[in-house]
Amino acid sequence: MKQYIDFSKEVKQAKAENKPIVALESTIISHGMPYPQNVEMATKVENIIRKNGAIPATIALIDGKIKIGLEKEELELLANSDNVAKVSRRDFTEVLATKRVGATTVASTMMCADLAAIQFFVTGGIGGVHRGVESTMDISADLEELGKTNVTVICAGAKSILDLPKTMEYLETQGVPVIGYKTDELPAFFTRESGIKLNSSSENPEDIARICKVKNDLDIEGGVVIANPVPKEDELSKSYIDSIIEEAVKEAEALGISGKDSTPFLLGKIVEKSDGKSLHTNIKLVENNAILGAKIAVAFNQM
Ligand code: PSU
Ligand code: MN
Repeated sequence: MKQYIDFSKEVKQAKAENKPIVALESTIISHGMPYPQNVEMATKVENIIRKNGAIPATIALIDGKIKIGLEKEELELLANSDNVAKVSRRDFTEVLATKRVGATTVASTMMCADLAAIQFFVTGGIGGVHRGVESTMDISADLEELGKTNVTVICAGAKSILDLPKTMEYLETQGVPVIGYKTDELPAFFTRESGIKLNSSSENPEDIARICKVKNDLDIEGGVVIANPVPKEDELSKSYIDSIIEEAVKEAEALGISGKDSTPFLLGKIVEKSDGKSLHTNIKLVENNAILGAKIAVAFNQM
């Protein structure tokens, strides 16, 4: 297995010194945000993690290797090439075998983090059950991965491009704890609230680390979702963003966009229609998640 995994110098050293490490995905860079804001976001988020006492490991597939930690040029490659594959679990082996450049989603980043024995992973939002699932059967592989892979994902909930109540039902069926950070409600990415009550919430990173430790000690399979609301000052108004999302979903339907193109299409449309306001909020919430993710990883490392 080792022949496929390539640690960056920084991550290798962190492993040797038993430092806390936080994984980061690359689909958010290649398919979730426009250039150059994507690479600026990725660089800043890595620095935030360092500043908060952990080591960042951005993950991607390059030249037949699972890269755990990217060099500057590799980040740039992911941010600014047209032919980067969006890699979920399904695409993983093919993209490695053909040595293409692949950006990892929540699902495949979890797989890689698990292979590299990294337990905490920071991102923006997870995939979920899409609206109209009754006819499309479009359910993100992220949810199945959360059901079986032992990685804790720190995110701002999920976007309301998805069917959030069904997403929560699916996570419950998969046995995935969804823990609100200082909230008892599922955050809806651009907004702090969704109207959906959570069963668990935590007030500090130490309590979250303790939950992860119990799960590890008992060898209980599957992931954990930490749902961290966007900071108040960066939140968008619900009616504003909902109407934009509504339009974007309708356009996707009219154009017959489906499958793995669905999420990137909707994300792009939302940025376009909001004149970049959604992008600003998106960047801020990832930064906010990076602070929390690093603190949880540090707390866990001390146990
Ligand atoms: N949601 C976002 N930004 C993103 C994604 C989701 O707000 O960039 C990306 C993540 O990589 C996630 C993936 O894992 O989209 C889900 O895609 P799909 O719905 O095709 O499984
Ligand atoms: Mn899908």
